[in-house]
Amino acid sequence: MKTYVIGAGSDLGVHIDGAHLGPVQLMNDLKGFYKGESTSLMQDENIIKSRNLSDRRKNEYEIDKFNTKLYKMILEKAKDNYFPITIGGDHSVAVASALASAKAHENIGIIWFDAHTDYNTFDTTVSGNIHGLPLAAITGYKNHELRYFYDGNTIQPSKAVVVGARSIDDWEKDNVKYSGITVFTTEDIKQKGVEAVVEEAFKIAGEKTKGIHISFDLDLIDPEIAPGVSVPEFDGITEEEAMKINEEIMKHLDQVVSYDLVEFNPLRDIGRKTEQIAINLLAQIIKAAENKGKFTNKKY
Ligand SMILES: [Mn+2]
Repeated sequence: MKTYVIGAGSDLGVHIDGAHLGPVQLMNDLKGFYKGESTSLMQDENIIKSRNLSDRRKNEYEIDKFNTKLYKMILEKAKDNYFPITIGGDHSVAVASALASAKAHENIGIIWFDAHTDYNTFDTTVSGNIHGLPLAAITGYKNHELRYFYDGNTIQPSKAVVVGARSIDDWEKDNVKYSGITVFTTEDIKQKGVEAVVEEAFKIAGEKTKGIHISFDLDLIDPEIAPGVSVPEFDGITEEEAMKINEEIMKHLDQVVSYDLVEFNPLRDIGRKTEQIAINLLAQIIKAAENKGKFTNKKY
């Protein structure tokens, strides 16, 4: 099917600079082999960002402005039967990409590969970093301030699964519990194996839905292997496990309707290690998405 790669250059959701340069770098790398359609949206360079860690509504308006534009761009293509691939940027951009897909396909599930659950609210966040709030916004758990642009159904928490979490704030844990989303931790991956966990995630997100949005945060991977992220967490998964996740995603691509790869921060990368992994993941997904529908009659 037709693919549409969107570089979403925003680091408004985090107090560390650099994630806005991730898509610039990765889209440049893709040029060599990607012949499909693509576009870029960069944050306004003139804005003065707040990095104040006690500011709980940090850059809220700027993010709303950015995501409103991003949402419209992705929605238009999703409605036109493209497979959107969003390259972040910090994870706040996923509010736009996931909800554009939810609007276009009506009833979808979501799998959130991440070291964090990203389930804070403006009341519970300690850092004020909005990249820690998107999954709550997407699944309709408070945070309506992050989806003023949206008039569709949010994704049901019962169809939302986090894979690879290992750092959840205390108050955030309560949000997760009340919401009813499913969380598989890094420990679950160690015990059951990555394939079994991802298979279960697809079962939950795919149960009576018309598609699944995938959001992959590179901080899922261990920072020894992929240091180029803004908020690294120790004890992450291996590169081999990350590639296995990609294989599982490709195996289930008949269900997958859209994909994000976020949080690559070139200013934090060492020896282009993270960049290389990100490109490998993206190249596989793009190729699989281009072939999607060629061999089956499934509509999604
Ligand atoms: Mn994240």
